[in-house]
Amino acid sequence: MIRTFQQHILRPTRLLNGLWDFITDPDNIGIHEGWASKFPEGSRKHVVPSCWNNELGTYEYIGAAWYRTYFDNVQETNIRLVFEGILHHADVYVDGKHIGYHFGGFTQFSVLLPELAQGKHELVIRVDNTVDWQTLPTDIADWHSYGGIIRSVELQELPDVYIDSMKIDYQLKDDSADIQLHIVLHSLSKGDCQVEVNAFTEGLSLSSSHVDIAAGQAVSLTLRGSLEKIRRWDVGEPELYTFTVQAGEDDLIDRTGFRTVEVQGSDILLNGKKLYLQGVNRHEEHPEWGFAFPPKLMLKDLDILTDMGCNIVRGSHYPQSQFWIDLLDEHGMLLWSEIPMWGCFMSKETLGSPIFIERGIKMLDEMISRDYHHPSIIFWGAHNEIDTRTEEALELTKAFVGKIRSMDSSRLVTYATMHPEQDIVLSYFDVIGINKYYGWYEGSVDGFSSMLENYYIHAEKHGAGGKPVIMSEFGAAGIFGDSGWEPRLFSEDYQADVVTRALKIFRDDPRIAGTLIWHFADIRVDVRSDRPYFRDRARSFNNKGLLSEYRKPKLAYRVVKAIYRSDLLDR
Ligand code: ADA
Repeated sequence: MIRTFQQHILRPTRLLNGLWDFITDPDNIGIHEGWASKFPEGSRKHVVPSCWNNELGTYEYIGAAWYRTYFDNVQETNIRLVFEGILHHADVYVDGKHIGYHFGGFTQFSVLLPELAQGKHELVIRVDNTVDWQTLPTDIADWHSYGGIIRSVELQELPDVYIDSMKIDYQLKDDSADIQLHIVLHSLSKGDCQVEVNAFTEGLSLSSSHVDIAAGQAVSLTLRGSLEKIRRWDVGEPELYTFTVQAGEDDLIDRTGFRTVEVQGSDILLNGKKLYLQGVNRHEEHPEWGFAFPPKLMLKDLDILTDMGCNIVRGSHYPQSQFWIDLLDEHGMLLWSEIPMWGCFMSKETLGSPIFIERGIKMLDEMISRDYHHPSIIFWGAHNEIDTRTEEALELTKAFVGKIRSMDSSRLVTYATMHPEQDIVLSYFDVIGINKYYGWYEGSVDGFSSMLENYYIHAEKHGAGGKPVIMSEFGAAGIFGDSGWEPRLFSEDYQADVVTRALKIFRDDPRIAGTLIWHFADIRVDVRSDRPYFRDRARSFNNKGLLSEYRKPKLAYRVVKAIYRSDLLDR
């Protein structure tokens, strides 16, 4: 996988990224005609990872497409193929045989090929980016409906007993940490065996043990230890600890940082200290790369966030790539992470659909399992702008929040509501995010003040009085380069004016714990002539970025920077 550090020293891994064969299947005949074993003539080359919607001829393509590559096995070995992100449905075939299916474009999955024969193997993937009313996202979302193998593909060679997962838990007391490493080992061996398991981090070797593992079985074990004089991870103080587990011939390396996140009244505390959040929403998107966002540009985006004076970024609206989250860990920048549950126009039928709920819960599971160790993540976001006035949303919220809390009690659970004055799910969350667009979709910027007063009264009645509030989205469109003598709709001046006046209202309100402006940079969206949605998206872009899609600063960027940075000096 593309990370900022190596996850294996002993386990051989290699990326299968590069030039693959690619062909679209607009009539959906590939399965019937057996393309998995007879890849059709007339394919072209595509780079993996990438989105096909950035290539000539497939710019608007939605549907099925087939990819093919080959890999060599020097000797018979157990192989695991790890797919970091495929939008959205993926069927994996090796040597013509169906090996696995996964839905969900932003979380990783893997397939196992025990005792794969020596020689050359054909890997074919059928990818389908069709979305509907029961997928996450659904077919109505305010970003371009990209498709493709958008993140890396990795091949791993596994020994007969391999480390399936490691989960690092800790409890902090002053400057010491009690640590538990929960490890799951799997055996692919035909006989019973024993392996030695060791784990270590800086200056600490966690108790080692010999583990018996029966043929073909899995074993869970917990190693414990304590660290003294730990350095805490904090905003701008990115102290990280690397943990290595070795089991027989296999290893797994991961990193975490020690810190606490909690709520006290209407404050959010990081390491016991009150935190005021200053940030933006950011899509991991670029007009040339779509969602296959290159590492080099991630570093630049991070530099821009730092320059602006942000201490948090919301990963709107889906799990971001691991490389990005690694960078945030390494720079002491906080992250709100969420699943692609974009609900502004979502029907009650969708909210109540068992398949939809099941998919959401699986995505939460995959996101939290993958990203559990990142100290930068302080919030798990359950959903965005669903109709939280309805019973369907209430039931879905119970299921989603229950799932999150069952997997992680070390972070806060949040969401973004667009109905703050009527919302019936407030009490389930630690922190309330409010999305409102006064000055753009409704009324003038002053509308924020009365909306907030109504919200506070409503929250009191719904078991959320005094809970921390974040303004999780607000903003206005400003077309890059369009400026004039007065703030006119769609001009840079208008956007800067809305954002400045809104920030003033929020920063004068002591009950608000932070602001996340919509949004970092302009993104490509879906504007279709046959649909009523997103008709104000000039150029087919959501133009509310503080930067253009090519990361050029608009006037709003400069005013936000002045406000956010003055805050760094004052507080
Ligand atoms: C919503 C939504 C964003 C974006 C924004 C807008 O708040 O959550 O994804 O669509 O509106 O620009 O209208």
